[in-house]
Amino acid sequence: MTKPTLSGFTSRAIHHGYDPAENQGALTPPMHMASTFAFETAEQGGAIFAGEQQGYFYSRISNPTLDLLELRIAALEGAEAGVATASGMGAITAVMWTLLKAGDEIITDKTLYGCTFAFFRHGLAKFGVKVTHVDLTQPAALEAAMNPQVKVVYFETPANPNMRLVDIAAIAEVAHAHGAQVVVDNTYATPALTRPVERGADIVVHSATKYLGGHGDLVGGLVAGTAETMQRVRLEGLKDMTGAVMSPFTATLIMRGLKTLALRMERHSATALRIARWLEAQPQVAAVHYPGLESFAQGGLARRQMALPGGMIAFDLAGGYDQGIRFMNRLQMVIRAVSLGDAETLVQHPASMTHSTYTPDERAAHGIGEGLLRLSIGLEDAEDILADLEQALAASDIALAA
Ligand code: 4LM
Repeated sequence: MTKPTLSGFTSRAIHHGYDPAENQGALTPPMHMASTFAFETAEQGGAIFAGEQQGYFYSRISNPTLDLLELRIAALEGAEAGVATASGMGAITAVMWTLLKAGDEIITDKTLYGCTFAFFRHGLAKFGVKVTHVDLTQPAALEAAMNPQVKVVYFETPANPNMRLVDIAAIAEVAHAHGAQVVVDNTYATPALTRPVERGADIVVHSATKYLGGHGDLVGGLVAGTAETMQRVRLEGLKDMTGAVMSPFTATLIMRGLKTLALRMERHSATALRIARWLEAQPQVAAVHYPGLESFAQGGLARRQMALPGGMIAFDLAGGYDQGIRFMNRLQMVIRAVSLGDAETLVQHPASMTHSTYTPDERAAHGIGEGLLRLSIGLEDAEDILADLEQALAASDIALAA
């Protein structure tokens, strides 16, 4: 029986690329926990190594379980192909080692996840790649910074941790006019809310550790883009330069997570909107950064580019860092932890945690406040999250805490 081509996002997340009839009727795909694959003959092994014949030979290059996950992320991102990696940092580094060489320049947005910033600033720079940070919320600023050495333009949208949005189509237009490739980290939005390739990006990278896995029980990364570029990322950045290969077990867990991704993003978004509105109304809260709020400075772009506003909120308390720490320590259900996109609501302080890889001066220059707090809204009942935030906020009040 021919399998139908599925147009729905969740239908593809559940079915794409898998036929139980080819796997003894097994509803869920088998997990191929094999490091290496047998050749029928020595000649066949040589032909597969030479690329003259299709086939698996070693799981650092490809594996049937990873293949299926790669097909699925490509289908969900609207890309031709995908590559699975050991972590989000594995995805980012494998892509960059593939695309860049000494003498090239990369332009990134000012706000990046802390380890991505450290990789660019200290890792790539050490190997002769010039790294320039530009405010990519202003496409004119990119135009002014472009030059023939720029091979890659890189950004997150929404950006971790301050929720700045970057207009993917506008940036792609400028970058492409100058012959540079656009790489978007889609970890925060996920393809359920934003599909960068459909807006002109060349490559999408993910920390699958977050919403794609969705349950806080794995570390993984994914890349999506053209078949030609993904083959290069696989053979250069992944096979030879990072070796950051994903385990088939992790791939299986991510495929399970993907089945409920759109459902979870709806719930994360609905609860986060409620909480962002509540936070905004509290006298102890100085500012709330959430794409679903009427007060969000880039509201028009948020509505154009994101199907829903997502599950991440950044906010500042009027009492700054000290009140923030008191607030975090008073939380009873909400968990103090980095990472995001889990069923559990998580809170963290970027300046001392995820973005401690920036110096204080760099944080100031890159729009990351010292008192900023980050919430990853989970899947719990909104009333319970609100009740916990409310009691912790009341207890954190400077007047009450004295
Ligand atoms: C965190 N983030 O923010 P792996 N891209 C983005 C991210 O937020 C992260 C990565 C890549 C956090 C981790 C502690 C936008 C990670 C890196 O951790 O290597 O899967 O992804 O809390």
